Amino acid sequence: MKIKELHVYAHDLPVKNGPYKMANAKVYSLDTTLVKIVTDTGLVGWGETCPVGSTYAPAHAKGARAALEEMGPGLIGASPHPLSLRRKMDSLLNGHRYAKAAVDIAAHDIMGKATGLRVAELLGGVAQESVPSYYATGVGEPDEIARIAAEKVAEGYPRLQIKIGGRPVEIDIAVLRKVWDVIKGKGVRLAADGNRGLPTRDALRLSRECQDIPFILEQPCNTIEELAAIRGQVHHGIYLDEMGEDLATVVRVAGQGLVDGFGMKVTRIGGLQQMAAFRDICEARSLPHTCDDAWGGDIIAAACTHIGATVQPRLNEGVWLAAPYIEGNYDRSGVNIVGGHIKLPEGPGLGVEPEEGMFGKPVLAFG
Ligand code: 0XW
Ligand code: MG
Repeated sequence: MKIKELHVYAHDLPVKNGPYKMANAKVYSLDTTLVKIVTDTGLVGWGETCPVGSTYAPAHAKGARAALEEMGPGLIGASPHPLSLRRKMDSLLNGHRYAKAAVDIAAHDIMGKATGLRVAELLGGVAQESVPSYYATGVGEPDEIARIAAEKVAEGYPRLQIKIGGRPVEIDIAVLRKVWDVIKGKGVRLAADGNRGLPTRDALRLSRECQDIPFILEQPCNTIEELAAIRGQVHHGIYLDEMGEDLATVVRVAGQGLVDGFGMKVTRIGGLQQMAAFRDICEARSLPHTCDDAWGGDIIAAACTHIGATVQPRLNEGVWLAAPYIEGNYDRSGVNIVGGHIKLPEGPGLGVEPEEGMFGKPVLAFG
């Protein structure tokens, strides 16, 4: 089986009640990139990549499309088997894993359709049909964030992620204390996500003044060096998110015991093939992790849910989906969160059939 055609589409995902605020980014609407692969056997597979604006990560929508333009001609005639395809893409372009991820996801969709398997089965097997999610608040004021936290716990979310950073640390401390007041005793796990926005001074103070609150600190500071510097002084576990850029970094920080877990993004690491290797490294060192994406529509949601379904439940920190934060679905039934959990889509493949007409004409086409 070979790749015969590759089509690239641009599509806008409006943010509900925008902007969504993080320490280093404010997003009103997201520019997502969709990839459709057609094989010489007539199978069609879909992939997607959607950077959350242009300041959250060293990734942006036009960068994804430029990388796909660079690789496109060389992918025609290539095998859609995910490992060979990843090596092929690496032979055509260095880096740009977030763009390669869209092709990788489409290839997994194709392999599922070719074998009659769901992507989660291709990735090793389903551990949970009902995949836990978590709710991520934006950066906000204590009363408002505590109100959202109470509402999301009542909806059934097993975990909350509270965004902090980019402002005086006293407010972040007040937010975490208020949230803890409303969720204490409810069995909900808590993360405080700084999105790289805290100086080490503030991360240390926040951890010291919230010693009694059992949250993990997700990427509080900008660099791995800063995290290593505070590691022995904080009272909370540290997870790596934004700086977990590739498998080499994951092996390094896990091997050196620099982190207690990860917030991981399918597109940042290069797609599902790399994500499965990441999951296995984490399992070898008993490191909990999420399976998220920065943002995205139903295809990304399905891809994250399929890999999330394969994670050992004791290490599964949940699958974050953009679905509750964006308007509308482009898949007829959509991949949605109900009661804080996501039902693994029926396959074969990703189990998503996008309404192609919504995407307009392809912005790029090869083959
Ligand atoms: C909560 N997320 C997975 C979605 C946001 O876009 C960023 C992210 C994170 O954990 O940093
Ligand atoms: Mg994070």
